[in-house]
Amino acid sequence: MTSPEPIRTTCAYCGVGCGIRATVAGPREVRIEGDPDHPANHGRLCSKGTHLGETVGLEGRLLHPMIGMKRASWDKALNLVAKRFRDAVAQHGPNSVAFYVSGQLLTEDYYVANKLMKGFIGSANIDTNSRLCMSSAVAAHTRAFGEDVVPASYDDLDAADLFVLVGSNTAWCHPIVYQRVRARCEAGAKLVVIDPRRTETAEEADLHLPIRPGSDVALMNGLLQWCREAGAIDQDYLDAHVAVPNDFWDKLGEGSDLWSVARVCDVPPSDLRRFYELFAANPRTVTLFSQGVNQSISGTDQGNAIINVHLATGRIGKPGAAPFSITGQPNAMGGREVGGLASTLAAHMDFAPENRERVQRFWASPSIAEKPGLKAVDLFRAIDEGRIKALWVMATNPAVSMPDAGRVRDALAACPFVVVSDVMERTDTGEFAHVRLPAAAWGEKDGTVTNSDRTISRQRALFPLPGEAKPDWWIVKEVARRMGWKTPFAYDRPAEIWREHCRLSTYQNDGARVFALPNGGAGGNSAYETMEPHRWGGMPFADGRYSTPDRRARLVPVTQRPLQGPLADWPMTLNTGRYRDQWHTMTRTGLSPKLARHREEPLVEVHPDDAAALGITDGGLARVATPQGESIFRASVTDAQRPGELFTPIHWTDRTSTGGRTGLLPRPLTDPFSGQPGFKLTPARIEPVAAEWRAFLIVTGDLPAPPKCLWATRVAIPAGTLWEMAGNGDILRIEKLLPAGERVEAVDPARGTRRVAILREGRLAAALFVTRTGELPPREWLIAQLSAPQVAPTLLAGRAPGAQPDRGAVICVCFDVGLNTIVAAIRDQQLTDVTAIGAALQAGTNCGSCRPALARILADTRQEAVNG
Ligand SMILES: Nc1nc2c(c(=O)[nH]1)N[C@H]1C(S)=C(S)[C@@H](COP(=O)(O)OP(=O)(O)OC[C@H]3O[C@@H](n4cnc5c(=O)[nH]c(N)nc54)[C@H](O)[C@@H]3O)O[C@H]1N2
Ligand SMILES: Nc1nc2c(c(=O)[nH]1)N[C@H]1C(S)=C(S)[C@@H](COP(=O)(O)OP(=O)(O)OC[C@H]3O[C@@H](n4cnc5c(=O)[nH]c(N)nc54)[C@H](O)[C@@H]3O)O[C@H]1N2
Ligand code: SF4
Ligand SMILES: [Mo]
Repeated sequence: MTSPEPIRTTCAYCGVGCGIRATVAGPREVRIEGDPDHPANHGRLCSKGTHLGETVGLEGRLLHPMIGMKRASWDKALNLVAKRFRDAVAQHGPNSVAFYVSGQLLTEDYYVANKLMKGFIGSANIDTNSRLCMSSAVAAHTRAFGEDVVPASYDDLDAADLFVLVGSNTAWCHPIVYQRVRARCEAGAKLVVIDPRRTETAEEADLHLPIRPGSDVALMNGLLQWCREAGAIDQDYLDAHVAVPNDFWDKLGEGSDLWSVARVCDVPPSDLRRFYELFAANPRTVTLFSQGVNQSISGTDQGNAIINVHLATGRIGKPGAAPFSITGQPNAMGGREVGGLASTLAAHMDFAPENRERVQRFWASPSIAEKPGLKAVDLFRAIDEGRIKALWVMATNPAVSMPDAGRVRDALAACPFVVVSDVMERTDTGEFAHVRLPAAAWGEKDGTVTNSDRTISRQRALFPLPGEAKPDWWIVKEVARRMGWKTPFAYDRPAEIWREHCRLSTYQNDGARVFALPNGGAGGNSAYETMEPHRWGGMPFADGRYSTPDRRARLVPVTQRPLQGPLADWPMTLNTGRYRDQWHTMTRTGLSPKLARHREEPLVEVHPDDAAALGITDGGLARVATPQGESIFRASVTDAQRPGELFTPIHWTDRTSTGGRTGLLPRPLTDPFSGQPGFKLTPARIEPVAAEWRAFLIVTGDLPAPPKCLWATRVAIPAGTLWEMAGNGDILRIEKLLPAGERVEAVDPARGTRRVAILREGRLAAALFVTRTGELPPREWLIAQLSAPQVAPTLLAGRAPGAQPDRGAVICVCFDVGLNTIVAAIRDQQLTDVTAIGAALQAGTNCGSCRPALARILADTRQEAVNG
């Protein structure tokens, strides 16, 4: 049999938007390779993209519509949704209903949802998780350029001499962009990272400024002032293309001298000077920014502070020079194009009367939203206050990802009618749904996405739709039709929606908006099928003409907001973000054993001084509390944190852990312009948590819910699940989790150790290892026993017969290479660089995501050798 042709599609995860060649190898099996012809990645993929194949199984999928806990037909479910939305609108008006959607919808899905809410229901109460993600960048672009356009492309990365990464852990969150940055640095470009934490991105930088959180405006205003004094301002550019408010420079001068800025940002003046000098000296600068900038109560000002510097130095619209806000989700940009935020109308148009008229004419719609709708945080507040009678959540998990998620859960519980479209059967948000609709997942759906640099790519189906799952656009248009709008929603395929979207983008545009897809509709369905990745907008603003009425960009005066000192009850601050190998609420990446290897548990990172003062130990448990809520994490004591600052990951949920619930902690304060929550800075405290026992359970399959104890975290492993646990009191309750089967056990009452294994037909079905005072054995060998045809006689010893070196925590997930193996190779073979490690062990030679970690291990090991 010849193997089938690879299908060209796009990665399911981040906004880098890497092209993939997927070769279907079986009913739900696929081989994934980077697409060498895709302009975003030229064949490369990071760890998440590489292991997409591990997440396409059907375990845990929602495959039928559900009304309450009962399976229902599509017809019944759709009729119910249409009726409840129609009734709410009839009784309480259009603003009594809302959609909460996602940058993980395809453009076609997004377009239909936006059209239904804004043009037919007649409200703008459609907001998206992009509100939590890049709405500050949208607001900053709009203030500076008159339109939300990212004036950069990946080609600029290959032409820059200086990269400034602000609030961006690029090595983990945009790994392929990062690899392009590194490649350019290897050719001589310099890298400056601005992040309170010493991330892996920061570790590899020429200069890392671990600034005080929230001090980015001071830093950037100081930079602009420095450029002014150093003669690095491009006065000709300003004169020709930028409107500068009268007192702009006078205001800027206040407090923007090097010493004042160093004090506010809490960094050494010499480092600050180095950054400013590097910047002034390198006209080809790309400043990449993401959540450290956006997710702040001054996120919009922070964005404008960056853009101001680029405009004033003329570093925009030229190769290798740009402020580059990188998008998080695969289709965050597509959502902005269709106008799926509550604060935009459609196709880069706002709610000005002429825009409303134009869009209404184009849609031939009965009504059109009059004004911006509720932004995410306000939306959930309105739900909590009973003002929203029906809510439809699509492709996002707000019970986990919204700030003050406990209050969001209360709101969802109180909402009279909640619809959730998701691909998974059980999500934290789905628990609150009256109706759950099974959506087609990545690999099943067809449509387009737009990445960070405005490149539109096709996502293509690899598998037939499983069960009764349906694409999101189909679900929305069916509800629209049942609400009475048959003709405007008579779509049979995504290509038809795409063509309408393209037509709207050019409809009476006349160059007023950069966003236009003039040729997008040509060529019919076959052109859509064969669409190649292509970028819209060319090199925006290359001619110095912006989307404002006078065609000039704006310098926006911004001042550093006063930063709060420690509060009596909340002496620390909490920062939150991402791990390299998990995606958001883990509904897909959580299925992959390989991806679990990088960071198995949710950690709270804390500085050694704080840990010592509070009695927190590395690997012990600690409770993080804020005025909004509290949750337990495993402590990781590290000087990569600044003293007084904590960091926790966003990924763990009620499905996967009893603790690690970061979403409960952030305060719901938002930026006044964008409405984006300040996820990165919340007053907090931390205290150690004592546990009488620690344990782990390995089972084939999984448990229905996390074990009820102080701490339990789920880890995906081959052929089953690992639960790490800790608790106080009765461990016999935990033993009840063991399945039936032949039981072997070893008990050492003196050390409080219990080891129990359950065998079925000579094979291991489950193992529980508990200790009160001792050590637990490494998990890895035991995990492998789940797949062994026969258990080893040393099973309860937790190790193979005969001594075997422990290879340590897995660093390279592609080739399964452990820390100890790497350290030994560096020592024994005297390896001196990351490439040599690759040659010796293969580590880092596939996706390359672990190369920053390898560099650090190399440095540490060689340093130890020097220190003896
Ligand atoms: N592995 C992985 N990759 C992802 C995702 C994922 O879930 N997992 N999600 C995707 C999505 S949707 C997004 S939005 C992106 C996010 O990508 P990033 O923005 O890179 O990720 P974060 O970890 O949220 O935050 C970035 C950094 O901001 C820093 N920071 C905090 N406060 C400040 C501050 O005041 N000033 C400055 N300068 N920095 C600060 C944090 O310490 C953190 O290291 O990642 C995308 N890629
Ligand atoms: N504390 C804190 N909170 C944060 C952040 C932070 O840095 N700190 N970051 C914020 C940011 S930037 C983001 S983007 C959000 C992300 O937060 P969420 O959007 O809530 O996270 P996801 O897990 O990506 O949720 C996507 C859901 O859609 C489902 N899904 C996947 N594909 C499809 C599909 O094709 N159709 C449908 N209908 N469903 C699908 C998945 O199973 C999952 O349940 O989190 C935000 N929350
Ligand atoms: S960088 Fe990784 S997660 Fe992002 S699109 Fe590329 S392969 Fe996917
Ligand atoms: Mo995001």
